[in-house]
Amino acid sequence: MTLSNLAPIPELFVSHESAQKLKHEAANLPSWDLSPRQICDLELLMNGGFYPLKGFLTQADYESVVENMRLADGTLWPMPITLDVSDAFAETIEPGQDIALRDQEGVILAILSVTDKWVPDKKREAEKVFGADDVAHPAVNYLYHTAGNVYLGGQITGIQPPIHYDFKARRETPNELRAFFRKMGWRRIVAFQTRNPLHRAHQELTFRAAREAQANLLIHPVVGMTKPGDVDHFTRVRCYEAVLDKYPASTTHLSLLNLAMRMAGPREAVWHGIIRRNHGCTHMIVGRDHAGPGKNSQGEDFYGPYDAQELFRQFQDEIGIEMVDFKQMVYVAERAQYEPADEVEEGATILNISGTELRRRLREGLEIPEWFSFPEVVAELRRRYPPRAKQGFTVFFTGLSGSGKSTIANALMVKLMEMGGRPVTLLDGDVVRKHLSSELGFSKEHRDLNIRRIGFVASEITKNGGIAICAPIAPYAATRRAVREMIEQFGAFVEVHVATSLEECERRDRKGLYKLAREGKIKEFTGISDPYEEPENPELRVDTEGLEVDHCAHQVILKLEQMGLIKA
Ligand code: PPS
Repeated sequence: MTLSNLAPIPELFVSHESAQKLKHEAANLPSWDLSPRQICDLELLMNGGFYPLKGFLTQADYESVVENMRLADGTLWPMPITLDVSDAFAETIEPGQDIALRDQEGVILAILSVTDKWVPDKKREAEKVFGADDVAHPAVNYLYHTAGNVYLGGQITGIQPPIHYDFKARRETPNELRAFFRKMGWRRIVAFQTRNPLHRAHQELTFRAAREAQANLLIHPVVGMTKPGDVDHFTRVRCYEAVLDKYPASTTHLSLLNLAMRMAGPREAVWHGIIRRNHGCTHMIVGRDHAGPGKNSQGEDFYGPYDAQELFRQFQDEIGIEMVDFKQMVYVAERAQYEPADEVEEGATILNISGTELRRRLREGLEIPEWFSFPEVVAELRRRYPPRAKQGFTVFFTGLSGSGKSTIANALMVKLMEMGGRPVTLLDGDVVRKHLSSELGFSKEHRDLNIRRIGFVASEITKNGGIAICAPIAPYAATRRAVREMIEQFGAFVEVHVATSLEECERRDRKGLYKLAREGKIKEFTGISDPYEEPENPELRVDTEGLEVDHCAHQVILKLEQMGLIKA
């Protein structure tokens, strides 16, 4: 199955006329509303980015990919591309049926002819594909807490690509890119995969990599889904556009890839290689810790720094794309230029600003020197990340019923309003249950839904520069983490554990609920007949026993000051 890198690649779309007809017929089929990640996967399945896949993996392909990084027929394929669905939906579907796949507005994008339906062994998938059954890995966390329990597999008939309204001119399918390379007469193309803004060191290393490979350069950033907490793609693309001007004219092209990354390190690098080959590239830069997910729950790296390069090198012939070593470029102060780290003599002054340091400087409005990044890039980042004291944030109190959450939250709200500046909204447990979640009870499912609603509202407030104070029980760690992830894209999430003991809450029993719970008159009561998972690493833990409310609220204020969220 060798394809010339510039010949057209097979897509899964039917013709325009058939698509119209199919769309009408598909209206009567059972429908699955795709998740954002599934939409990314479907786009690349349909446009040939995931060639040679013809649909979502069947069970045999899935087992083989998980176990051996190969499809059942032996073709190299490292990543399970599966359609996960809910138990309820799966119950209504049998192999042999067709289903309509819709985007989040209900537009039918494709038809899946279901041939397989199975319940995957998620633990095995986590261990084999991501290297550890540890929810500190974003894809493992997704597997357990977002993905459905049942997988459906089968061939796809493509009706239309997902609709994008942003950066249309910068989005290209594999065939569009191949056609562009043909038109430009580019024969050797080095791809640079990225999910971060580019600074001078990146520009230097990509330019050198292309020159060494005697090739043109494709900057191919991921704009689908990256690691939670990354800079949003709107900001990044404006930054990439600024950097594009720094390359010699007509040597470099910028194109956006709607991929949903899994952060799977070595396997992901091989997958990225296949995807870039499909987009007509002949080379790809693989860096230190390529697609690394960060630290595991023991505080260690999930993968070794060069694991991705090693695996890629092992398979590069089969992938059909050559790896270009990532040369770490460092700024040498004496010569005021970037040089490969391994070529700099001992004793030279090397300057560097780490990602963490950059974020600190942005947060605190400090200088970011020109040797580090381009002024246009810094300006974009500053627009997106105003100093912390001007950003929105969320204070999320959690604790048992009667622990004092609402009282401290109210005091905090008043103190913040006294300071002025940003608008403050209190989302108290009882108030939310009255206005936002009145139909919900206290089962795990309902509590999670309640907390997610609070998280959603708080994330909107945070995004728009306000202060949200939440005070629900929020007994489940995984749900609190999901809320944290929702909010941290927009501003700080300050988790405050109001750690009043159960004995003390019960002794106070301000609402008389503990008594009723003990008598069995209230079921599923937190701490009595329902769990409360204590936060392991909250930003702050307050113990209300023997402390004035005022003092507790003041502790929160001090924490906010220390985090730079408010100015003294
Ligand atoms: S949760 O778990 O976060 O969704 O709970 P929350 O929305 O904060 O609601 C907690 C308030 O509801 C009252 N209440 C109960 N709490 C716990 N368990 C049961 N079964 C229950 N039934 C009613 C209680 O007054 C809680 O208020 P607070 O302010 O926490 O005391």
